[in-house]
Amino acid sequence: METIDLRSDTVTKPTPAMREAMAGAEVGDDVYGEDPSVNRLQERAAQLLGKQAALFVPTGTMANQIAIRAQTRHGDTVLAGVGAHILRYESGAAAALSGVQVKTLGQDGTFTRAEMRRAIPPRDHHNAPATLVALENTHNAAGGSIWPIDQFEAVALAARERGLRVHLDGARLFNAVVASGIAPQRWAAACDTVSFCFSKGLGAPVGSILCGDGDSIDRAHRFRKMFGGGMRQAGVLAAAAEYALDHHVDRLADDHANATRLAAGLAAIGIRVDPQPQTNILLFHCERDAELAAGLRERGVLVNTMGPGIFRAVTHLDLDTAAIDQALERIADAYESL
Ligand code: TLP
Repeated sequence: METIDLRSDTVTKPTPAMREAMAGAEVGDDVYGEDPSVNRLQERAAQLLGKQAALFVPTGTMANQIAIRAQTRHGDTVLAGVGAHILRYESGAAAALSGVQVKTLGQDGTFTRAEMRRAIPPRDHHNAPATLVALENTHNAAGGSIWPIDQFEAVALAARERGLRVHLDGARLFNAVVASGIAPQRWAAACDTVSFCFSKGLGAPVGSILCGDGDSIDRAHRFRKMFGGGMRQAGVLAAAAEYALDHHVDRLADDHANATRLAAGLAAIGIRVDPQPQTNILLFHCERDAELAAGLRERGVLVNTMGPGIFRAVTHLDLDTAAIDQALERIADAYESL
């Protein structure tokens, strides 16, 4: 029985064609800025997002954390939506590495301009000044949801009017782009820095990128070194990332269709799906979570849990429609045996 891995889109393996592109990559020492493949990727990503500069980094976590470090000072407040990856899943890095406190707002990963304005403390030396707003799009913990663009722009504009910087954790920005039809430049224009990952739905084995203005990226470059993320012949990884940009963006629509198919199938079995998936992440609910998790494992279906009674399934490049239908059969069997 073949395992069906719905834990994350990070589990994808590089395709034979991607491996070929990696094997043929021209490389140099990127710490000296001499890797032609990395340099080409950075220029392309900056252009794609309409920013001055970009920096290739090993992980989405590093992209976010150097963005925070480069745009805040110790003792500052960072504002973010509830469930933000930068707070919930990055091992306490914002506190440990940048000395900032993260204050969360809203309910579903998004928040309004009014909620943000209320969360900005008055300028008074009792308070930790809010200097950065971190947005997440798509929002992982909120089930791969997409910010409404008007609200996204209004929040970012209001933050900048108050003198705050705006960072976008766009680990899955291209899922938002493909599902909404809104260009990457438009999402990025509202923000000072934007990170996105090649190692999730885009199917590369390693790699993320941070884009922004020249000064911020220059500062981020220093913190990448400080945090241990200076890579040498990283062109083999940049080649995978470039291959992903060439071949794996439009196909994200297939993952979204598979998530919708999975959601419909789960509902038909009687399992509550909430919210309805907008992209490739799907949250479903079952109170008997430990028993269902065990039943799924026995039947070779891997999913993640996001809290008591909440499961996460993520569709991706390595799962076609037949695999989704097979997963549904096994989930139905496990659910009916509870
Ligand atoms: N998310 C992972 C886990 O850490 C939860 C996943 O399987 O979804 N921002 C967002 C919105 C993310 O979802 C992730 C990864 C990251 C940043 C961090 O990326 P990496 O894993 O490359 O450090």
